[in-house]
Amino acid sequence: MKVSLFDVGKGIRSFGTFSKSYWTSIPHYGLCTLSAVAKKAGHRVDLIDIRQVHSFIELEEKIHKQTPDVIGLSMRTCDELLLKDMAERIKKINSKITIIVGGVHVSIAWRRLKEVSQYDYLVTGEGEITFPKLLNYLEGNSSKDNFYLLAPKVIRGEPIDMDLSPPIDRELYPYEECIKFQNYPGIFEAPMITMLTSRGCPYHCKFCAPSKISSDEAFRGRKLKYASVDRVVDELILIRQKYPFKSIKFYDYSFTVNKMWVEEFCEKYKANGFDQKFIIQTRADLVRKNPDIIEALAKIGLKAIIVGYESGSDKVLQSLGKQTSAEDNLEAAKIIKKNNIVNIANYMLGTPFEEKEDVNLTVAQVREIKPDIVSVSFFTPIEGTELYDYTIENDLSLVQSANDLWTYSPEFERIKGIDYKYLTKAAQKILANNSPIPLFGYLSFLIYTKTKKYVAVRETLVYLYSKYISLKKQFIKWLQALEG
Ligand code: B12
Ligand code: SF4
Repeated sequence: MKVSLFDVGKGIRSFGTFSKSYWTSIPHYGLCTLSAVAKKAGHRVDLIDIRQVHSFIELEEKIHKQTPDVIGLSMRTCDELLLKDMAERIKKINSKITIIVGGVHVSIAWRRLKEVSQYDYLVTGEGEITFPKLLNYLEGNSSKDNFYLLAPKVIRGEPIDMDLSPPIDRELYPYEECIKFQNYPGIFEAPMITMLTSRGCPYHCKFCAPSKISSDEAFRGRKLKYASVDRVVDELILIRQKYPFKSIKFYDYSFTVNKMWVEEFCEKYKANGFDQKFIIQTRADLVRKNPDIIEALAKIGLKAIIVGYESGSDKVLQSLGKQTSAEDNLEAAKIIKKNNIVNIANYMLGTPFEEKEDVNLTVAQVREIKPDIVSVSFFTPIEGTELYDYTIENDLSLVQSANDLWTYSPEFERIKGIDYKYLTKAAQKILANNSPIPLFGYLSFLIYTKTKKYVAVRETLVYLYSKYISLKKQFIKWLQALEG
């Protein structure tokens, strides 16, 4: 079978953006995964990347040229409308192309999505086993009995053993172009690769995408599974041979849930000659509970941690089902600082039960923690989460369509009954703490409120900041030369 996988990027604003910046050149890990397993099963796979063409006309020409038998669409909630439009275009080009849709949003919303006539198959959950099986079936080499159908044309993806799936196919993309950018300028050097060592998250935060889906239809919510450390290190060795990378971004929801796994990883990462710096995401309570793990990771290259602190108010944290406390946040920040790790703090304002006092507590906490980088989102209700259900039941949502979900940056009002003017001021105060140059954070927010172009403003400021870092380095060298 000839298969084209479609990378939707950030939607139509992605046209022509590939290879222009870090954020517009990220390779889609899920598509690389599917490409690897489909190729292994003998199918021909290529890519249609919205970022690598300039218009719908060019996109349609590319589909014409690639003449795929099958097109694979990967759907997050924010992609729902654009991918429906794409499916209509694909079927107009050639109604014989089979369209298969997978991704996190299919697990959440397959009951609704199955009504879209252009979608030939929907696959929930993981795709590594089911996608190639489906391709074989379409080729006439396998029986329909091999699938667990949730409904006609809706197939439940078989869960995988992470150790048995092949390394992802990074060559689906012009990979060198993808990894040549610095993600956090001044902190990590390029090339930076991405890795995923686990699937799922065992926590049940009420605002977060995978937390409510039942384990039967499980995308990965509430279940956590790992690749073995050996499997991860072997893949890193393979990548190193081809793309001598300088840093790694781990995509795992919470890298430090399994203490024993992390201990073994630390030992084997070092023993295999890796000294590349890396970034992980984890939870404040896990950092607080296991400071020794953070110290061990720092010793082998952990340079930055993204923590979802979310709020400085215990009341709000409780209402989010976060199972962390304001004190966890403060203690975690101390541990991170002590280990000389860059603290990247995510906060969320505007949740349904938050009051002005809670907002003030969050601002105060940011001032106390003094994160190195801070990001503020406005709470956005996402289908498949408990707080989404709450906002729908109480008629609170102001989200008009999936197209409002491309970003959670503080650009739009998301739910009723919130004083967004107050939140905007609070966000300004939080971002003003965006060290090392607080003025950058403040300026970025000020310009954003005027232009509503938060991402563009942020990227410009990141660019200016990277220039500042390199000038600073040159200046230090110059001073040293003078002294020497
Ligand atoms: C890396 C990442 C990003 C990156 C890159 C995205 C990309 N294109 O790769 C960036 C930073 C750009 C990003 C952005 C956003 N992201 Co993001 N991101 C992730 C993250 C951390 C990893 C994704 C990943 O690679 N997973 C691993 C692969 C293997 O999984 P997968 O892609 O889902 O694919 C598997 C299955 O879904 C299935 N499958 C997928 N596609 C298909 C297609 C077919 C045909 C088939 C058969 C199967 C199939 O098979 C694959 C293998 O099993 C996830 C969290 C996570 N750990 O998964 C969040 C996540 C996907 N992101 C999320 C969100 C919300 C966003 C943002 C909206 C956030 C924001 N605040 O603005 C933006 C989206 C807009 C945009 N700017 O693109 C949510 C999505 C929730 C939802 N309901 O849609 C997630 C789940 C995080 C979360 N819990 O909230 N993100
Ligand atoms: S916010 Fe983090 S800890 Fe909570 S469910 Fe989502 S990924 Fe898991």
